[in-house]
Amino acid sequence: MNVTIVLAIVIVVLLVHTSAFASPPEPLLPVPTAAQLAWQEMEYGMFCHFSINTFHNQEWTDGTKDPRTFNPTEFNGRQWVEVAKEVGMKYLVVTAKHHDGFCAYLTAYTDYGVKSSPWRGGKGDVIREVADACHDLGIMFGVYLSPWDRHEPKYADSAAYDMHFKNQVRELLTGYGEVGEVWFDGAGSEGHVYDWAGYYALIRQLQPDALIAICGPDIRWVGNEDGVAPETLWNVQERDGTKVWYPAECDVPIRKGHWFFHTKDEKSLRSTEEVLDIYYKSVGRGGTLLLNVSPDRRGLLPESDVARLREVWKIISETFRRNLAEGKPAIATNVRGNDPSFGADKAVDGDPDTYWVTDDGVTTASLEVDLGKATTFNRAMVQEQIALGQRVEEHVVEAWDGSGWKVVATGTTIGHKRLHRFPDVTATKVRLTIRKSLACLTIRAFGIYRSPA
Ligand code: FUL
Repeated sequence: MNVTIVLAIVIVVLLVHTSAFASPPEPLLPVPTAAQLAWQEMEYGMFCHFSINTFHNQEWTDGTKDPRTFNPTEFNGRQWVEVAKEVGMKYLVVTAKHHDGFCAYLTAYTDYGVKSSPWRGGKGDVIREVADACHDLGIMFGVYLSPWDRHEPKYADSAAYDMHFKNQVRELLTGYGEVGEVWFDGAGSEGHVYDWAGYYALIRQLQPDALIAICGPDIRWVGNEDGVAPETLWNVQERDGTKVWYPAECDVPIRKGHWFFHTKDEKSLRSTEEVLDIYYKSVGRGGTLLLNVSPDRRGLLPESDVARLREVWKIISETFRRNLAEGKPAIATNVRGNDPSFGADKAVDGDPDTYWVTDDGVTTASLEVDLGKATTFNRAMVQEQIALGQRVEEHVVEAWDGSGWKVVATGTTIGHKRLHRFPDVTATKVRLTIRKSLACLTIRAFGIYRSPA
């Protein structure tokens, strides 16, 4: 053998050794279903409460309000969906029936609803128009359905009511195209026996990809109506002795205390700062935000609320438009099998499909990004590749100020997304350290940003 061949062999052997092809990490079970994962990616949706209550300045009515009082003057369900889309929301959940039993859609199982109203001569269907607009504009469509029914006489007989309720579920899941989320409200149902298993089985049969929320197995209620997730938010929860993936939805009305529209109520509209704060405490803690905006008596979203949503989205999109760490050189204290396809740079490449991974058993590691020049920022973002399970228990973000590392943010869980807010900091390098994790790390993204506000 001549020297060239020997050298070539040595180089090949070295290459194989240093850039090994590591196997991907085992998922940490349980993991989300495809539908849950897609829903968590949405992050932000619109809730719309619109029914007979809208015409009575009441949050709850008792099922005796005259259906002829439901009469929007300029109803336009498409406007709701257009606004949702424009302001960054990816899904919309609308009330098909609230606790009072009034049906906002054309049902064959009760007269108490839009069909007995003067609106469009009893031919109008709120759900039809909203569902069609959602499908047309690419917004996931969801229905809110209250099991508690204060109008329906069958409610007094559990078995008879189960049949009635399933009939309504069937109407909604067969007549309005794809339904992404079925929102079962638990309020008012204390003591009533429902055939939950039967409801779920019917939904799975009719629309297997529909997520059943709140009183359901796919999406959990965050536990308050303030839109705030706890600092530590795990997707994995224990249900009936089994660990399940059960992501949290944070529902909150944009007008304090009011899910339905009330006249002379503009003072309860939350400020831009308040809504942004809610966003950081829901989406920014790994939850999904379902922000309620109440259509008014015209059947339109009020101008003031729309203006607020626009202001909020302008700030959010300006803030997160440019990741100042993207594409910058990154190194890590550990990379899975030294395989570049799991390298540190995968967390800052802007590609949601790639991620930085550590070796099995390595649950503490740092990722350092060289910003190349003094860079000012006041927000940080971290994401885990939750398709492989949620892992991180503690993390910290630090900035290099020229002489040492300065902590700018600390946190516990990450999950789908974690956002941190802090005063302006100027640094040439930034570092993410995971201090504690249930298994090896799978960091999908790391970003720093400068918010204008
Ligand atoms: C609660 C209901 O009682 C409110 O009216 C509203 O629908 C809210 C989203 O859920 O449980």
